[in-house]
Amino acid sequence: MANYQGKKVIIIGLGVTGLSCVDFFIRRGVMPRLIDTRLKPPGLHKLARNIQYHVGGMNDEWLLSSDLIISSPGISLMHPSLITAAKAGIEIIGDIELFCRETQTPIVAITGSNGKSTVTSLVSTMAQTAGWRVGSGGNIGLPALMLLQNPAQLYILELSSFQLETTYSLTADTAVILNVTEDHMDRYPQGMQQYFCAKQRIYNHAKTCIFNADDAMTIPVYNGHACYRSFGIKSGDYQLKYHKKNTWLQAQGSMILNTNDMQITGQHNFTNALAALAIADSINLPREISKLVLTTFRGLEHRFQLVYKNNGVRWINDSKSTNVNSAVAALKSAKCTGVLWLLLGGDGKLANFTALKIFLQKPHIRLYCFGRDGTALSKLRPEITVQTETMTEAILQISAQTKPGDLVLLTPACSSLDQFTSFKQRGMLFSKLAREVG
Ligand code: UMA
Ligand code: ADP
Repeated sequence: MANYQGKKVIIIGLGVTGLSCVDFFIRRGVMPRLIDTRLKPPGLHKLARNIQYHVGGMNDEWLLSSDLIISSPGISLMHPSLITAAKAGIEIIGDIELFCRETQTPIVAITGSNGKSTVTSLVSTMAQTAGWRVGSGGNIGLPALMLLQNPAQLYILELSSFQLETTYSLTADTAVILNVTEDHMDRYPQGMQQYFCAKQRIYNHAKTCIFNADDAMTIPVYNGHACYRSFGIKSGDYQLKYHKKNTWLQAQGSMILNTNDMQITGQHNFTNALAALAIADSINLPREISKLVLTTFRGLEHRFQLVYKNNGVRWINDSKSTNVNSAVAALKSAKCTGVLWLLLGGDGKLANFTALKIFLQKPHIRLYCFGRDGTALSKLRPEITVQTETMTEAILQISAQTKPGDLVLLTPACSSLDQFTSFKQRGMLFSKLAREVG
């Protein structure tokens, strides 16, 4: 446990992370000061009255007179004020670093460009079903520091590259990188190498490292960990086995589970299941319980979720698909006998959308593009594309044309933050409109 008594602490960011950090310091008798560059940050009304705050920009005077800066994941370490503070020798860390300094409880740490929340939920459900007291949080939504309030035998943390950048003391019992594909290029001016380096930090000090045998960027760069395990489609300790027209999950040579017995579908979810199984084995969860959870887990909201079906038309909400590779996964899984009405749009975070092109060539696809990167997305196949300002306009146009056998799929390949407060708000609006006009 670290001692912060007498330290001048500045917290940057008044979202859920910032608020959890305020609570953390107040419980330890330290009064932090808050900065948020937004004029009306969402957490402002929840801040205790006696806490000093500065909004609408940085406050270099406060930063340079502090001893410790806690930076929220939404703020880039490349912000000029943080560069100046770092040069002045002021310590800059994030909420996950605060968390790691407080606990001796074993931690499973999960990162990757896609599949983090699915795998985090699978492993958490497995451990809970086995009767363990589990604290599960991080990028999945519940800030990690809030987990400290309840005793646990195991913490399962979903970690983003942003959170890993400001973390130094993580010593995971089991650390996993599920995959590394292009995302967040607006935050990584040096490109994929910079993003990859942030992801690799999860393996620092880890006992067991689990990586994706099909994805070289997930392989631990530094040797010397106690144990390595891998998963993959056709290679790895945990892999898929094609047997008599069925796909099985195979662990260390043994066929474990027919994927037909699982509720979640698609090859990406089968590899997620392999990763979850590898983690469960690594922390010694009973295999029968892991298998049971793999057969009953129905997937999470906003992840390729069938939200409405009427007159033979299906509406699938995949609002959490915020990058190109998650949209590719959805397009590989999207099967229909009629027209596929595809909704793409939002903030692409400087992504290169070209990889989507090949999946848009089939004759039954109609494309509707909206939001900040609607124009760039429309260029993927202009002859089948309608561009609208908003998702709502697109849905209203689509609903007037659908026929039995059609599929309406929201898999935006972009973040929602140009027009929504979160992927959840975007997904909820899609589902509501589906029920109203579908
Ligand atoms: N922001 C400012 N100025 C500030 C502080 C924040 O403009 O001074 C902006 C950020 O650019 C961002 C937004 O405010 O657009 C929210 O940032 P934040 O750091 O306050 O975020 P929190 O509300 O604390 O939520 C964060 C994670 N958000 C981000 O990393 C952007 C949440 O992941 C996470 O669930 C939560 O902490 C708890 O750990 C969300 C996310 O989108 C779901 N994550 C990205 C992803 O999954 O792709 C990484
Ligand atoms: P994350 O927490 O990393 O964003 P989620 O499990 O919430 O991951 O899924 C986000 C999106 O990525 C959804 O559209 C989902 O269908 C898709 N997805 C999930 N797992 C994978 C994977 N292994 N590869 C590619 N896409 C995936």
